[in-house]
Amino acid sequence: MNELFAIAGHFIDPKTIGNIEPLGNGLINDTYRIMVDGRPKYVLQRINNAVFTDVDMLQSNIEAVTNHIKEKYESQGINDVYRRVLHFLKADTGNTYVVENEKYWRVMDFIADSYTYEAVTPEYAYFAGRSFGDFESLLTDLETPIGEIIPGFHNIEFRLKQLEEAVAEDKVGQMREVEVQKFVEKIREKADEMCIGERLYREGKLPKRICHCDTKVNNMLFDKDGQVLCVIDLDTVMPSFVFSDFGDFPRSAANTGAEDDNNLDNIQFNMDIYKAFAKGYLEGTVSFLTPLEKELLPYAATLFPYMQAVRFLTDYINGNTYYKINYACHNLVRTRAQWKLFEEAMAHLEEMKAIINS
Ligand code: GN1
Ligand code: MG
Repeated sequence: MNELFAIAGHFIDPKTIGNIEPLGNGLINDTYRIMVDGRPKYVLQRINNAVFTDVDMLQSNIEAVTNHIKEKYESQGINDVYRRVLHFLKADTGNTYVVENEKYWRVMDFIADSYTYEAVTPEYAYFAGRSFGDFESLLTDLETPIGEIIPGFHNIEFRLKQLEEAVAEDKVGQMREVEVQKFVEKIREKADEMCIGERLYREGKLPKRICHCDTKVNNMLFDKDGQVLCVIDLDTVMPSFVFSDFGDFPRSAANTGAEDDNNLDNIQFNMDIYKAFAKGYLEGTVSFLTPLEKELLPYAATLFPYMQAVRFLTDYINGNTYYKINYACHNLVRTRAQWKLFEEAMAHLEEMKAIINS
């Protein structure tokens, strides 16, 4: 606790801090809210620098993106700009982060009267689609180069290679488990089909754009009426296929179960959520989306549960070094749940195509 107060003191007057409390349930960073006069006023975050190894690039990316959006909103005369885009505080060092004992920290404003959800209605999914589409649209003319903060982040060929390396090394002996072997087999069977995006990219047919790359439903702030205030968790903003943003949202929002649901019967793919999200997303991206990108959106909705299963399984085989876990087989349970969701999404592929075409 004292450590947290000391860190926060680099960004704000420590005398004003009432309390510092845990916030959210991200799998990568540690997040806290800083209470002032009994209300949350700031967000303090420890950046996981095992995942984000170049914190300087990370913060430059985020500053470039948030400043660009801020300027656009201001020129459009939007008056609650500070509720519609994240704002990071400068520390006494002049940077938007501090390093202490090899730990990296940053502070941003807490957006008052905002809500996050783990599940949404079709109406909210429509607003979310529109917001992620708008987010990409706002960044199409960003001139500052944005670095690829995690190389190969949403490159499925790279993720499959990491899985194969993990299988070959079998560091902690998980490959003894028949269930793990079976998942590896099932993943291999679908690999060719799932790598189509990377092949089209090499053929020069698919562009990369600045995308959010973590469009989980809990990475948006809504106001009390269900309108989206802003998109949060900007760490993974980087050049990627639009599939990243289109595919990851239904992975969480259209899943009728939890990402780590133990009961696979809970997991279905909710087409009403998909349909509403797709409508909003297509509206937000109408100015730039190419016919090929549009045609492949349903594929993206199947790619993301598949890729997440690959990533969870890889981490399980590697001995759980990447994702935070709450129990020993958590990453295996997550793999089962993502695989079930992948199968459910595949079963709706034709229906998803029909929706995009209509
Ligand atoms: C991580 O930090 P969080 O929970 O928003 C991960 C995403 C995964 C997600 C799975 C940098 O996001 O890519 O899809 O967990 N972020 C990173 O829940 O790996
Ligand atoms: Mg998050």
